[in-house]
Amino acid sequence: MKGYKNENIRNIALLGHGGAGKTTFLEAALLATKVISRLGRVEDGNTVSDYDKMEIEKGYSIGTSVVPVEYNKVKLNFVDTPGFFDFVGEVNSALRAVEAAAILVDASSGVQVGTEKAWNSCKQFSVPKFFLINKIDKENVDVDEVIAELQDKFGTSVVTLDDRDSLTEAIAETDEELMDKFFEGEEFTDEEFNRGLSKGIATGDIAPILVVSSITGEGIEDALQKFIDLTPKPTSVEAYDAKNDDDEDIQLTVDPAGPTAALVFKTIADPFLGKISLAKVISGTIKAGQEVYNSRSGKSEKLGSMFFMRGKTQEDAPEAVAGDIVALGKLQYTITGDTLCLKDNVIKLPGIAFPSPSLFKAVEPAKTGDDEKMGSGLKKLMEEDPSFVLQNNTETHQTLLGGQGDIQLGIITAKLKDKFGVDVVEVPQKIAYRETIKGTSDVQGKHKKQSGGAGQYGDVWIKFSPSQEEFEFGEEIFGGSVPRNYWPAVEKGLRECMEKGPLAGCKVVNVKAILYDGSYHDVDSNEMAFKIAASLAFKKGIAEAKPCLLEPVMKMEIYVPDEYMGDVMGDMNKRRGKILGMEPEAGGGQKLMAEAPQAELFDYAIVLRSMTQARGSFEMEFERYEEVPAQMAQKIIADYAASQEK
Ligand SMILES: Nc1nc2c(ncn2[C@@H]2O[C@H](COP(=O)(O)OP(=O)(O)OP(=O)(O)O)[C@@H](O)[C@H]2O)c(=O)[nH]1
Ligand SMILES: [Mg+2]
Repeated sequence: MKGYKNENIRNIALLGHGGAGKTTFLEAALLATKVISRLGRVEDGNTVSDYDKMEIEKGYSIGTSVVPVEYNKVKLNFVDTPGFFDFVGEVNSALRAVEAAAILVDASSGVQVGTEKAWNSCKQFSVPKFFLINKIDKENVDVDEVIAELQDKFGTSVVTLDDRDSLTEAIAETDEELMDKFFEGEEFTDEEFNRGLSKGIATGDIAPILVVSSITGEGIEDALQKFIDLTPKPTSVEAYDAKNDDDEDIQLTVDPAGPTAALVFKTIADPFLGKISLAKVISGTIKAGQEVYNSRSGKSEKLGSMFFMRGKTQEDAPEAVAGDIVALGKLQYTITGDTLCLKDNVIKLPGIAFPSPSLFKAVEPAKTGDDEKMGSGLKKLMEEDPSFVLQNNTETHQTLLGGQGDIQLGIITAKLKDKFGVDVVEVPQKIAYRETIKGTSDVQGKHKKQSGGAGQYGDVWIKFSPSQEEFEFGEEIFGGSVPRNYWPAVEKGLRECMEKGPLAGCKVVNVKAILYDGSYHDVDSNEMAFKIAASLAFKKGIAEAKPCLLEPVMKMEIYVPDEYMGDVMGDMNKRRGKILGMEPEAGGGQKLMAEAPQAELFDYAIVLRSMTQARGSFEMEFERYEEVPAQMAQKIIADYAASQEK
């Protein structure tokens, strides 16, 4: 795996629907190149790529792994990604390390949702693409039908390499001169044909189809050769955008002699080796033992252990040139998305875009006292999978796991148990309700304790009314009824009460309080007495000013293919949601703008996925607070009262 010049390196991500055969294709390629002597099977847990304990247990890929295949003096760094949609973060990071992607299609199923998502990801990140129709050994497979389906779905740019006419037409569209020649009915020379084909692939205008069986090995060697011939070389990328230390835009070319810049695109928490960072060398050459600089953390790192990985096997790497993918062991200050460069020539490549979480679960440690272990374990797992987020909600005091779906969060909690020995239980998510008032009140709060010893005396009259501000405090004291030096204590007393409202113990907002009268005692009055008097006035005042509960309302943008629009809108109405509008999306389908209470959305990611066969997606953010419907409010208040009695 070492010693390859970058013109003899190809970096290809394997994408596609779960179960299409990405991992098994690599088995077939390794068998064809005699790296292994027997084809491993995911069911038997003995494949090269799915070596992680959890992957073996589950029988599918969970994390990205690099599997170099050496064929005809070229090293093809295949980056195997998981097909399950929850692991889309892995796809995003893999696509930053490659010059092309091969989208695997199960010939017995044809185009699946995962095929469409893989195509869209390639478009999103402008990565050239191939289709690899796999499983042609299966019964009742009609390859031509699958090809037609692909062309129907993704357009005429999808062509088989033996279809000279369609290829010629597609090539003509890549270049004006060739277009003219085409319309004049002239044949392309082989040189023009190959140049046009490579150009069309590199620009994403042409997506060749290759056909294989990973079980019988049919077409595997031919596919490897085609990948060698047609995948853009690392040097084919004209330039990479980056920034220097002064945040000025710079461009990097894929030159082993250029300035050092490597992008860490994946972090693995290996049970034996510890932390492994997979890096794509974008510019320059990195050497084992060298000191590099992390331009995000501002820390230096020693490349103490550097190796090429093939699944779990490693081969020492004395150096890695621009265009190659290498593994770095035990980096201390580096996470996925970081750039490694030299201290005297700081470079920052753009980070990796991970989708924001759409599903949250609240968890607690099954064993009391495991909180810290849980927190540190989850933090480590976040490093390995940045599309998973850990949130500690300071208001509801809940630990929230955020991710793309059920499967991902299930894997996270399973790994937490397996790797860090912490068991967690899922608990119902709490809503951070608010309390406010719709009316006004005018009340007295009097605190008087004068039965021997140091007395306490504080007496205030306060008017409460709604406010646009979170909290407004004012005074209209006249005649010194409450001395000025006690006003801050009154305000402080009120502010403390605002943290925990009388209805359901939630934060109180949008209240104006005017201290306008009261009385004091020369000896027994003090700040504490007035603070208590204020809190007494608060409890009475809020209760008499038509208090109500507010709930968070989320603004949503839901991306839905047309055929599911009816269901999605119907479902939104059932969630006390409001449809605000819709507009067509460039890539087809519609963007639906809606609002709905957070309380109705905890399972939205899961329901939307099943309503739209995982073709729908959404983004949401907090919009504002709105009054909770009376009946629901009563229940929340009753539950709170009951919990206080316990
Ligand atoms: N008949 C047949 N079965 C295949 C072929 N390739 C893969 N399979 C089977 O398809 C199933 C899924 O294969 P994987 O290689 O795990 O698929 P994958 O695309 O890596 O799946 P994910 O990791 O979940 O994304 C396994 O049972 C394989 O044995 C093939 O060419 N022919
Ligand atoms: Mg797999």
